[in-house]
Amino acid sequence: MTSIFKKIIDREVPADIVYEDDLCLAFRDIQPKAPVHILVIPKKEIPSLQELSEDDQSIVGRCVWVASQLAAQEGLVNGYKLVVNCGEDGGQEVPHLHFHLLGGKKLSLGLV
Ligand code: DGP
Repeated sequence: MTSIFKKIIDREVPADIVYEDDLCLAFRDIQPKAPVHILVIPKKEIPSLQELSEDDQSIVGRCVWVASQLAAQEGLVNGYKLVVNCGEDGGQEVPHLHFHLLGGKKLSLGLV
């Protein structure tokens, strides 16, 4: 299922892109829940963790690595949260796997 994030990857929809490589794209969330709120996504259209295949492990690893590097770049020395919402019960709205990088304030157990 193609989502808005595929359109961002294809530059059909604008976004504040902060990082890109062959596997991943990262851009600022349009509805930030924290001073820093970046979405790191695989370029491959994986709808959610539920559809992850064994072959996707390196892609997910790269996304987590990129998130850690962006956290450092954004100056989140005091810590941060990396969140994946999965499916309806997980509160996922956009059906393209994404990692929320949140920081810049004290965060609780939930998304923010
Ligand atoms: P989730 O609930 O985990 O599926 O989070 C989806 C996030 O995506 C939500 O925080 C808002 C963000 N978002 C949705 N549409 C757009 C968009 O068009 N551009 C950007 N930058 N972010 C978007």
